[in-house]
Amino acid sequence: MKDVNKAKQRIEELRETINYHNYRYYVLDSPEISDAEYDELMRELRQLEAEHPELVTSDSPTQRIGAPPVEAFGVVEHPQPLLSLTNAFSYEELAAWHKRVSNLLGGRQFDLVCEPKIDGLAVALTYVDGLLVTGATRGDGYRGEDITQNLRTIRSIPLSVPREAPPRFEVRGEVYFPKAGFKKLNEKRAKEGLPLFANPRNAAAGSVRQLDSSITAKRPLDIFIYALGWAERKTVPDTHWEIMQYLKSLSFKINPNIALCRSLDETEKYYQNWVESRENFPYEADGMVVKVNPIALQQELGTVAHEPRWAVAYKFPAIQGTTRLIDIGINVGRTGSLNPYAILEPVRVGGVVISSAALHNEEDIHRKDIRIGDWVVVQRAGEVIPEIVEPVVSRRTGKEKIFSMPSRCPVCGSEVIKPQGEAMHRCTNTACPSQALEKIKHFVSRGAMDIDGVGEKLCQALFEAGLVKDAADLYSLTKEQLLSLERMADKIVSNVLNSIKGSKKRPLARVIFALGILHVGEQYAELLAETFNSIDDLAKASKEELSDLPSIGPKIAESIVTFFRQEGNRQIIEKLEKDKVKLKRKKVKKAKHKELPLAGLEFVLTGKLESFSRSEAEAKIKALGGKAGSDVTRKTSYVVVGADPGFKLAKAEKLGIKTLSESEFLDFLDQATGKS
Ligand code: 9MJ
Repeated sequence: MKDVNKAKQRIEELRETINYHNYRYYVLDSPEISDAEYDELMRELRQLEAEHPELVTSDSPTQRIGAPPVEAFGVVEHPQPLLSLTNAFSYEELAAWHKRVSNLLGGRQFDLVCEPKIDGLAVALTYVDGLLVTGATRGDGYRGEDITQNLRTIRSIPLSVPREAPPRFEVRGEVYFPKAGFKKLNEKRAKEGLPLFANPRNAAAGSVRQLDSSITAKRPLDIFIYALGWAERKTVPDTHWEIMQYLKSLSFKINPNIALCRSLDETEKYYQNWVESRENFPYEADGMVVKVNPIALQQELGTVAHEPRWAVAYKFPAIQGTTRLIDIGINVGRTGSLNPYAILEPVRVGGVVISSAALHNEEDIHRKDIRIGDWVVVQRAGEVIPEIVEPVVSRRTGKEKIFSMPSRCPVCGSEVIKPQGEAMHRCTNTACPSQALEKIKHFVSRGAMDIDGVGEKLCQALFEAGLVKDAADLYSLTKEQLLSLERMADKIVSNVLNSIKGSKKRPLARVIFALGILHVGEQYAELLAETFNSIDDLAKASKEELSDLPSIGPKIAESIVTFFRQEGNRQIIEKLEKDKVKLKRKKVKKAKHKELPLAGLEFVLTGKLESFSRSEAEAKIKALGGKAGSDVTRKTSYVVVGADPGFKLAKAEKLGIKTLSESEFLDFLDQATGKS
């Protein structure tokens, strides 16, 4: 009795936890735990329910496939349910599955098909009379969301199929975000200050479930078709393998890495091959799907609890490991931020030795309750810097130490502060040597002055030799000085000097960005360059003048004013000027301005835009001769309405000002620039 009560309590706990993580994963596209941890929770729940079948309820997470559809999209009923897959986490579990299947089939022989399990979003595509008519998500397996318009933007999905296709049929596949595109998207989002996607799966789900399909169209989504759902009035091949070849002949994209295996042994070999090389593939795969090949046998085996008996997802081992957190080190960044990082006992994770990991800030360390001396779970995801998932609390000895940020800068000993509302601690000394070096590295970096041949190592050597104390000193370097450094030959030196000289003509926006003003990223630098035309004018701008600019808040305005007030920064600018670095922008001639396509129009933006940041949109409007206003007045020509618009929309409606959705605005810009 006691045991049953204990099991009941644990089952309830697990259901609540899993339901919460389901919601984070499927509805918010923002998971908090790794797939491996989620799988482990599900596995424990399944195990307990198998031991106590009387405790299984229809609302248990084991009894459904995914989350219900979001209401914003229409609902599509699936004529035949979209199934999910049962998992195998080891060869023993795979062999047990194979034995069960063989027994059910009375010992009859069968081939297996082995294919990568793509970690994306399952969809069903329906074709009628040769045309794509519906595209839907899996939803809860029975009812999904109608995302036809969005799926139509994926180029590898055929909008029509050859005549010989069945008159009505459905194919199923996995939409995914290629790894390279994912990295680029996150880099772009980071620059724009938007939240990052946790992994390619979430990026795919987030892109496909956009209410505005023009945003989906800009994402490099792709698909692999993995099954024929159903087909009317046409005989189709009788094995899974041949069906895949048949679908290929109908112009569907099939994974080239699918294999026909004659035995379980062959399957295991194919799987092992993948375990070792999966990182080289351009998409994220979290295992291999193993399927019984003959369709007649699949039908005989049928399904149990939404899962086919004839297929199994043989999962790859998680790229996670456990090691000791020896200490927490601190780097001081160019803006004086104190960046903590984990010093780890080296550990091999997925073939790579990890000895350090990112720790974002003090709050993050405390939120995860990571202590110095802890055993910790570390994780590698794609090419991202390794991170600490969680401490292994059960291995604590009591000797672990709670981390706190030092009150003095570890490099220069100056006071450390934590500005209100910011997550980072900062060194207050603008002349801190660590900041100075980081500033020089930033100045030469890509996106800033982009000085080829002057990388981080050379910056460090020049700084340590006392030849370059700030970025402007680069322009007075001599051949002799460079030759005095170790490993510098004539040829390299002349290349370096040429690169430095070549950078003198970079556009003003790059120079502003390169100065490394706190909170001024590339986009703000563009906006400032367009508004002020020269560093001199920018330096003279008051806080009020800056705050008046659309999208520049008081925090950024304050930071700009403080920057130009500091003597050290003024000297750098004087030196740059003396060395003839271009600090001005060509002025847009007034007459020409009038001829620009948006001249005389004023736009006000409200809500969040998906395809660009607010400052980008404003810069675009200005570049085309329009004005970007901050308040809706009778003079406003258009209000551009993004997601979650503010009171400005209500005001526009009240004043009868025309509104544009984001896609209408994009069309408007295209028309203005003659693109459509
Ligand atoms: C994925 N995700 O790549 C199936 N899948 O088959 C493949 N998923 C599947 N097959 C039946 N390759 C249900 C799901």
